[in-house]
Amino acid sequence: MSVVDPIRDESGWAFRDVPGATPDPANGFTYLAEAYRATDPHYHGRVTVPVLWDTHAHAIVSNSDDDIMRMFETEFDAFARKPELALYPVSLRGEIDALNDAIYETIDDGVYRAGFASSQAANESTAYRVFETLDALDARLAGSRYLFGAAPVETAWRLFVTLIRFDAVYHGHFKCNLRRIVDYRAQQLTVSVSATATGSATGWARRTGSSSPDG
Ligand SMILES: N[C@@H](CCC(=O)N[C@@H](CS)C(=O)NCC(=O)O)C(=O)O
Repeated sequence: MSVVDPIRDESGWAFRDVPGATPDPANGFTYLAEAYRATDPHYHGRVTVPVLWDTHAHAIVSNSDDDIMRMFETEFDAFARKPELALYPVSLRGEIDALNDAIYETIDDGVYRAGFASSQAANESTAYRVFETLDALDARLAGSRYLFGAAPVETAWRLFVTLIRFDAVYHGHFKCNLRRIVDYRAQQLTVSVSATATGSATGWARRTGSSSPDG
């Protein structure tokens, strides 16, 4: 896995040998845009992360985090050390989808809508919804180690990416500041999946200190 530098210049996401990022051992690209151009020379859309790169076809398979997450869950069992691990178990899919939608709308996307709200009232109503969902998740975790019982499912990772940055970024910069994650039981969720986190605290700290956080 390669990690782009959290700080972007005018050429966009870049692979660099700096704290919180890595070079690109697969292709030796400097900019992620090179991967998009290698896949489609006529591509003029946004150059976004994440990206799943096919080292055999030398092309991007997907740049959708939703799709990539599901591909890792369902398409790579032949290569997995623990193929029996089910992060999207068939019996829970309906419930997982419903909670994923609520978490996306009110938390993952909610913090951005609060942060970029054009009025105080819009910021507050969106931020209140962030905390309504966090309160509900906190209550849910009072009786259960994970969101769906004894083992984590993919929902934890969807939530984790926002929770781990919440106190450092969204609480202050995006004015979602009724409470901090450290005040919640849900923090146990961030701790429990943090060993597998794809980001790095070093990277977030560098990015937050240097620019307005937008991703
Ligand atoms: N299509 C992507 C969008 C992901 C996305 O917006 N990524 C942000 C960072 S979190 C990004 O790369 N932004 C760069 C840009 O828009 O120029 C997905 O939903 O997975």
